[in-house]
Amino acid sequence: MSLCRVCHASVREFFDFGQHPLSSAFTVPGRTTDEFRYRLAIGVCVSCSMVQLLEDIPPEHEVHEGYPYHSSNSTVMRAHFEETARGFLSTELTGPDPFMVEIGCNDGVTLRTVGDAGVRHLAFEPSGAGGVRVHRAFFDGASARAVRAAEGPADVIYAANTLCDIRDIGQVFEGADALLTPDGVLVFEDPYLGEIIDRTSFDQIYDEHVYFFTARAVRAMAEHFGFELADVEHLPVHGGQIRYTLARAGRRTPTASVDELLAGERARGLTDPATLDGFAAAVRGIREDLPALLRKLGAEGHSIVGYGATAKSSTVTNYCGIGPELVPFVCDTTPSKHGRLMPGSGIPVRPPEAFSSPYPDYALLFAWNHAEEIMAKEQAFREAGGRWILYVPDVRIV
Ligand code: DWN
Ligand code: SAH
Ligand code: ZN
Repeated sequence: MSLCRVCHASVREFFDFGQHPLSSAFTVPGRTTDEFRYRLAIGVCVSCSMVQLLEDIPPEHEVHEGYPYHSSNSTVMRAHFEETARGFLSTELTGPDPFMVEIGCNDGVTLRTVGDAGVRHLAFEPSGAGGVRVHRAFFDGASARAVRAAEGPADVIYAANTLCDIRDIGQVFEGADALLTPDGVLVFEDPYLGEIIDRTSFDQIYDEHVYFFTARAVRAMAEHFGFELADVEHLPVHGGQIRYTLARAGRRTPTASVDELLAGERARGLTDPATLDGFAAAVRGIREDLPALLRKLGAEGHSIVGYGATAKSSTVTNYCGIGPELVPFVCDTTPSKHGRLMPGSGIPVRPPEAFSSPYPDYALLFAWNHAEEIMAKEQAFREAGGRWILYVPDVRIV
């Protein structure tokens, strides 16, 4: 039986996707057989209610270098992070010599705006980044204490799509405690379990996403480590997220939105067995419907191409049994993915030009979280008669 990574109570399994490769393990053609696999399964802590992966990836299989992701790739995400930075500049960073720290800055999209405003900043980012000040290290108690000693305390520690990846989350709190000013805040945004259940977006579940936060579990986690959940905010990005603001216990009065979200989660029984079992049934439904639709369209002689070689699509393709016979290739803007094969499924990844030469009849939108941006950009595909296949929140053609 697995134990909760936060409070060490037992974790009740509610879904098993079977054996999966790592979502970032794009392979080179001819080398798919020796891929590492692990059991992708998810459960809920019977005590603090944190939803989490059941298995740990052995450290030797974790990817630390050359993270194949560029946050600035999406214009919507770039705007989101610039607005986030401006928000901090006008709220938490107004003192005499403010200091903002980010965990997992990726290509530096948020801190660039902070730096341009002349505000001191530093990112903990093991995979390196350009244009902003980066400490090439994982954020933990020791690295945070070292930065505190050298640069003084931080007013804000911010992390987007990163805290849910950090298995030893206690280290994040140890680091935050060492590095934050007495009134400083730890702010993080990650996919919200409530949205994942509402949309059956089961593809958010893969090796990198260890935790699926809720207000209730985050509040319990904060209290466990001497912090307090002071604010929550819904974000529309990446299919629905919550931004959590944590302060040291007793330093800030929690906003009304915290109580509202907690009450909403209670009312709908967000982590009750019936809710989680309903999610499991909906996921199984997509495993029936999506390959069936692809097979039917293929049998009718239609061409189908995948759009966006996302980390999420590793779960979809491997769980639903979708390979090159159903989707001959996936196009993606990320150069390091080109010429590679998608993990497990072996579907080749091609540059975006491959999409239009010629346009397929159908495009399976793996990057559904960027749907608005992508559909706007690909108007010509529609005009050429192309249709999009979506599987979130259900399988359909638009
Ligand atoms: O949570 C995470 C997010 C932030 O990034 C990480 N754990 C891993 C990764 O997840 P993902 O790969 O599922 O993220 P995205 O943002 O859904 O990936 C979009 C993919 O689609 C990228 O490979 C780029 C590509 N893309 C494209 O080809 N054309 C994206 C856009 C917007 C486009 O127009
Ligand atoms: N914040 C960006 C990137 C998210 S991807 C965005 O939202 O688009 C997660 C990033 O966190 C990767 O760039 C990875 O290298 C980094 N990362 C993972 N664990 C980390 C840790 N313990 N400390 C610092 N960075 C970490
Ligand atoms: Zn727990």
